[in-house]
Amino acid sequence: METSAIFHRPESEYAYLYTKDEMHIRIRTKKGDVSNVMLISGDPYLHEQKKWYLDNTPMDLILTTDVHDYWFIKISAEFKRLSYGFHVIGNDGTEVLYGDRGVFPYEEKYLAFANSFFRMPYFQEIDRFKAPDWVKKTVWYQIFPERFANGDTSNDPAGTLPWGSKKHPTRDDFYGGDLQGIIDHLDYLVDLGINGIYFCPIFKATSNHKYDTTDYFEIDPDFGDKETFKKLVDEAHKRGIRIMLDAVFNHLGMLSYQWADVVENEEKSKYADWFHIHQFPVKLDENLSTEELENVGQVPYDTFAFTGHMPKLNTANPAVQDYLLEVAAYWIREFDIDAWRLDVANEVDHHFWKRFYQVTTDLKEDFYILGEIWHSSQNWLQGDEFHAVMNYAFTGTIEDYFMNKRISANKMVSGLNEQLMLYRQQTNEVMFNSLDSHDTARILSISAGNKDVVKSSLAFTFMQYGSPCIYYGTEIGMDGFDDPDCRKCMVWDEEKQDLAMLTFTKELIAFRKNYQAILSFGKLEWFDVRDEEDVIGFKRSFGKETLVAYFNQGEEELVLPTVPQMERLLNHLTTEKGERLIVEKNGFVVYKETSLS
Ligand code: ARE
Ligand code: CA
Repeated sequence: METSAIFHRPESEYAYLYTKDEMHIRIRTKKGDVSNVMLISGDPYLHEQKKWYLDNTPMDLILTTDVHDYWFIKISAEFKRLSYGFHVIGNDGTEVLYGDRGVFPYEEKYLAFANSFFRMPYFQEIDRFKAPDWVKKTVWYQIFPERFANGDTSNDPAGTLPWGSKKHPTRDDFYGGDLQGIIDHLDYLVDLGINGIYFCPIFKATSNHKYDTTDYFEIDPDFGDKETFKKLVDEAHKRGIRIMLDAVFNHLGMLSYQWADVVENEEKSKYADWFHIHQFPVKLDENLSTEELENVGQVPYDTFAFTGHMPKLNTANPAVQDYLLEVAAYWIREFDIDAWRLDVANEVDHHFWKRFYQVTTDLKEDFYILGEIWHSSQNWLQGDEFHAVMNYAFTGTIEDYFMNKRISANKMVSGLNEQLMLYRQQTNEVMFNSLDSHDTARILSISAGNKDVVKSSLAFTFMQYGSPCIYYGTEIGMDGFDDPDCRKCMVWDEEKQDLAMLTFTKELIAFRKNYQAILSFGKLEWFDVRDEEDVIGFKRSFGKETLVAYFNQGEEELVLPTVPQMERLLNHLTTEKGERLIVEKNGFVVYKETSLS
C-alpha cells in the first residue's frame, strides 16, 4: 500500500464544520490502492477510560480522480471536540494507523497513545465557513450595463451608436445602455426565471466597461443616477431578484481625483502612498485611445496587467482600506444591495479582504461575497474572506470536454472531482458557475455555432453543485468571440432571437429551481463514464429522490432501457422506441428515479 500517498489535514477542507454540530472528515489515498478506511474517533479527554480508539466506523469512497480516491464521513461529538485517526486497509492487506504523528502499524500500543490522533479541538461555530442560503436558490444573470438596453437616450454619451448597429463592437464604442433599460426589462428577466443579477461596474468611470473607476460614490452618468439605481434595486427586490455589484478595488482609473492629484503634486500628493509608485513623473497622455492606453508599455508604477491607465491601489495602506471599506458599506447601507463581486480579487491582499468580510457581513448577515479568481482559491475560501469564486477553473473543465474536446469524459470527471475536493461542501454549494462572461468568448462561438453542444454544456452545468449563471443574451442565442466581441448589444428584436434557445433556457432554469435541493445538497455519483463512446451517466440523490442524467457526446446513439418509473425531466435529442430510449449525439436525458423502496 502506498502509505506516502495518504493525506489528511486538520481544520481545512479535509476536516471542517458543515453545520454547527456536524463535522465532515475527508482523507485522500492513492487511486485503487485502498480497500477500506475506518475512522477512529472519540473525546480527547476520554482516551484512556473509554478506549474509544478500538472502535472503527467505515468511511465512504465518495469521489475518485485519475490519481486519488477520496473518503468521507460526517460525525458529531457530544462535547464538541474530537480526537480522530484513520485505520487504512490496503488492497494488499496491509493495515496502518494514520494520525497526527504519521503512519504506524495498526496495533493497540500505538492506538493507545493519545497523541497518535488528529484533533478538532472544539466545534467553533464562530469560525465555521457560513454561506448565505439564498445563494443556493439563485440562478444568476450577468449584465454588462452598456450593452443590455438603452432605456433613456437623454444620458447617452457623445458618439453613442445606434443599438446593435455594428456586428463587432470595438473597444471604444458606446451604445447607450443604462439602468432604466434594465428596469424596463425586469419582467423579461422574471419570465426567464432568474432571481439574481450580477452587474459589471456601474460607478463613474471613463470607458464603456467602467473598470477604470473615477468615482466609487457616483453612478456613471451614462447609466443614470442614484435615484434610478435605487428604483432598480427596489423593483428587483419586489420581484425576488437579488443584486450583486462589481467592486473594482485592485486599481483605479487614471482620471480619478486621487490619481490626478498624484500626477499634479507627485511625492507631495497626499495620495502618493495610495499607489505603488516607483518614480515620478507618472503622467500619461490623456488623449490616448483605449487601445493605445492598453498598450502604453512600461510605466513607473504598478498597474492592473500592463494597462498604464489602471494604477494599482496600495490596499495595505490603512487610508486606502478605510476609503474602499466605506465604498463597500455605502452601497449596502444606502441601496440595500445583496452581494459584491470582487474584481481581480486574487491580486488584492488577504488582510484587506478579511476587513472587507467583517464590514460587509456585519452590515448584512446574509451578504454574499464573490471573488473573481480564475484558479484554485482555497486561501480566500476559509470562511473569513469570500463565500465563493467565479468558478472558471470548474466551468473551464466542463468546456474543455464539451466544447474544446481537449479532454476525455473521465478526465473531465476527474477534474471536476478534484475541484470539489479543494473546498468545504458548503462552499461548493454557493460557487458561481458561469460558462462564459464579459471576459471570455461566448459559449455559442466556442461551440462553433453548435446549439446542441451549448444546451448540453448548460444542462450539465446546471446539474452540478453551485449556482449557475447565464451571461446576458445566451438565452436568445447571441454569439461573440473574445472581448470586446463578447459584449454585443442585447438582441431585443424577436425576429432575430433564437426563441427555441429561450424556451430551452427557461425550462432549464425552472428545472434547476424545482430540483434545487437535490442539485445543491444531493450526493453526486458518476456511475457510467465511457471515454470510447463519449457518454457520461451520473446521479444526484437527496432523501428519497434520485435524478439520473445521461449526456451523449459520442458519434453513436446511446440506447438506454426505459425504466418504468422514468419521469423524464430534461430531454434533448432523445426518442423512445418501445422499451428503449435513444439519446443522439449532443443529446441528453435527465429523469427521476423514484427509489424503489
Ligand atoms: C484589456 C484587453 C484584454 C486583455 C486585458 C488584460 O481588452 O484583451 O486581456 O486588457 O490585459 C477591463 C475590461 C477589459 C480590458 C481590461 C484592461 O473589461 O476589456 O481588457 O479592463 O483594460 C485576467 C485577470 C482578471 C481580469 C482579466 C481581464 O485575472 O481579473 O484578466 N478580469 C477583470 C474584469 C475585466 C476587467 C478587469 C479585470 C480590469 O473581469 O473585465 O478588464 O479591471 C486567463 C487567466 C486570467 C485572465 C483571463 C482573462 O484565464 O488565467 O487570469 O484574467 O485569462 O484574460
Ligand atoms: Ca442611455
